[in-house]
Amino acid sequence: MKPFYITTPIYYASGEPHIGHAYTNLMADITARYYRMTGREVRFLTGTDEHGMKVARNAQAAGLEPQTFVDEKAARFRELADAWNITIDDFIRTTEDRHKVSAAAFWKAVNKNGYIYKKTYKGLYCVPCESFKTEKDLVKGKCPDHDAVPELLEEENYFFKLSAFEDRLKTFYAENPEFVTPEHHRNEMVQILERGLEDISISRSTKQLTWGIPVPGDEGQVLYVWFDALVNYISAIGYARGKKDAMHLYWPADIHFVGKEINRFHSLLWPAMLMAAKVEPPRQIAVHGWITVDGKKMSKTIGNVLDPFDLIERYGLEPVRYFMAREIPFYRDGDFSHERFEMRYNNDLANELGNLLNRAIAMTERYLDGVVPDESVYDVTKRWTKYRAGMESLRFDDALLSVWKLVQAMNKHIDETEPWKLGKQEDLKPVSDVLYVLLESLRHIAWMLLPFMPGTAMLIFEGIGTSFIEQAPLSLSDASKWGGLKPGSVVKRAELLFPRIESKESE
Ligand code: ME8
Repeated sequence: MKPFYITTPIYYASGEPHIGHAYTNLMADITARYYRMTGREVRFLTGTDEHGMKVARNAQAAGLEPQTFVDEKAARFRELADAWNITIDDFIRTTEDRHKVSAAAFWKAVNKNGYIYKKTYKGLYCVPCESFKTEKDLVKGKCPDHDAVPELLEEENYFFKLSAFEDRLKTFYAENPEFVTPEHHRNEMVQILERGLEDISISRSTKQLTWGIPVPGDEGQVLYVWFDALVNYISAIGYARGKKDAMHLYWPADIHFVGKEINRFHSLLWPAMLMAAKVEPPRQIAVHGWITVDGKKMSKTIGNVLDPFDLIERYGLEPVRYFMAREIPFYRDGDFSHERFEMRYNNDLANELGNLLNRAIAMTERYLDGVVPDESVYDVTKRWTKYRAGMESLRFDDALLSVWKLVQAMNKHIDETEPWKLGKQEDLKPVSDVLYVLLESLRHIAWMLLPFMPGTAMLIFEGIGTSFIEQAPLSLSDASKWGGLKPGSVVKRAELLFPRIESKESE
């Protein structure tokens, strides 16, 4: 089977990384880790979008050469991926030679096939979007996504015959009902298709903008930033670069993860561009909603912008990864608030998961000298089925719900069987039976948590008398069978996994 190829958008190297970037990285990372766990080879790409007007202007405002400016910003996006433990295989920058070569070759292919022409154009351009707008896109004369007044631009540009792909896209959508997910985001694209597509400008005159990839054969024009940026997904795997070309190994991409505001570019423009160059479209565009903070859109003026570095500094990375996946589901907008975070942390992580682990280990030490007893039986197949269905449909919230059902069932099992009473009996079989079920369930819980909280999963493995090294070589179908924890292993009391957060009020 071909490696599972996953991408995030390439982020504008125009400003600091924010929580939205971290969120998309995380969604892609959870997916990457899950597929690796199932035994698939995975290739995971992220990177930075470094050309265009927005970058050029911000560089100028910072008093830096554009290249120096983007070098600094790209380094910050790499730091973000490291800090959030995002397991990328490659980081592409559109100012790298490898990208420029592929992007120019891509232009030539589209041109050779007859889909590029020149015309004079006048339109309203939103710089933060890096996109032309029509009057009907605007609200009170402003771009609603950025609250920005678009600028009037008039120049001679190259155009891409997007309109020529209307019918082919319609057929493609009909034949690939899961191309855009979730469904409401697919429907938005179908509606746009039904209204009809217009050709789009795909270059800028160097009189207006020089910071870009030169149009092959025309010194006076550079590639429009989106026509340049989208190609990253294939330039990173060597498109049209001779011996470096690994398209046959990785393409088509399995999932492009994107935020909803750039759905159109990925779900309509990109497949049309690929069709024009005679390259197969990607398999799926997975569109997620926006994160709001305390119910409001993040904005510098409101002062509610969440810094992804500060957030994990304050709470630790793994609880933040957990919260994002549990509370900000993929298919709709989700909200972050410190209150809600602390509630989830104290309830799910400290009380439910942390306590379960502590109690299981402490009782094994007290009643069985820390030795994992002989196997007893419990059925976890339903939990795995629901978990896997959630993971494979990007419903990470549902997957985690299934994990927590198991956590809760085990806490209930303790309350009902009262092992502290059983432990005092002469016959140790009853208490052993309860403790094996608890410890082995925790092994399953740790496996399910690997894509979300890999460090926590490893600590659980060690606590219950196994280790990641011992578990990792197992295939998922073996790992998810009951009885993987070996009787005779010795449990190890762990440091308190999730000490409670005391809220400000109680301080
Ligand atoms: O659009 N909530 O880059 P960008 C959730 N360079 N996700 C958010 C978010 C929020 N509030 N804000 C941003 C670009 N994101 C182009 C992409 S791809 C060929 C070129 C995430 O820096 C989300 O993934 O503006 C969104 O699509 C992306 O950051 C936009 O990043």
